[in-house]
Formats: sequence, C-alpha cells, structure tokens
Amino acid sequence: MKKLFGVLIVLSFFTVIISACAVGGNTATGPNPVHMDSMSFTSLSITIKKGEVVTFINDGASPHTVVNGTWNDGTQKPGVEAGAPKTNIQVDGYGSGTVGPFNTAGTFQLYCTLHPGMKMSVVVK
Ligand SMILES: [Cu+2]
Repeated sequence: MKKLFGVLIVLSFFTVIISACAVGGNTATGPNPVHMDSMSFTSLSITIKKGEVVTFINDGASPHTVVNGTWNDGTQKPGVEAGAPKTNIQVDGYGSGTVGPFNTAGTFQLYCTLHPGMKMSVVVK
C-alpha cells in the first residue's frame, strides 16, 4: 500500500512538471477553438453554425476577461447585439472557457476588458 502511494506521488510530480513545460502552448481543445496569447486573440474572426459554442484557449500566463462589445481607438465599447449570448467569462492563464451557444445568425463582437485592442468577432451562419 505504501509503495502504491509512492508511485502515485511520483506520477503526480511528473504531471506537474509536464504541465509546467507546456509554456507557449495549451493542449486544451473544444468546439470552434480560438487561441489567445498574452495580449490578443490569435484569430480576429471565427465563423460557426447556429447553436454552436466558441472555445477560448489561453496559451499565455495572463488571464483574460471576455465580454460583449469591442475596443475602438483604445476605448472600451461594451454592448450586447440582439441575439448575442450575454458573455462575461474569465479565462485564467493556460486555461480555457466556452462562450455560447450562439443561437442567432449574425456577427457578434467580443473583447477582453484587460487588454486594449484585444477584440474579435464571431460570425454565426
Ligand atoms: Cu486579455
């Protein structure tokens, strides 16, 4: 029994070390992935189908707070378009989160409140 515990502890250590080595990449996945680095979305736009969600995957250490609206010349322009899913999620460093489902066709803007200019849009067909 003690031996089993020892093996489990060694395995947990390896897991921690492997996770720490994942700097600069995040192996998390999900429907319609959009990656984020330390200060931006790596895609400015994603096209999805009605009823789908978007998965935000943070490849950097800094957290992001994703809400409805956009940045315009360094100024936050919050706003929820008709038919947009009301969004306010925190994505921790190296974490991930989902937004949606998007049930209405259209173009919906999302931005990060923490990083000026960090914005993207979701096109729902
Ligand atoms: Cu951000």
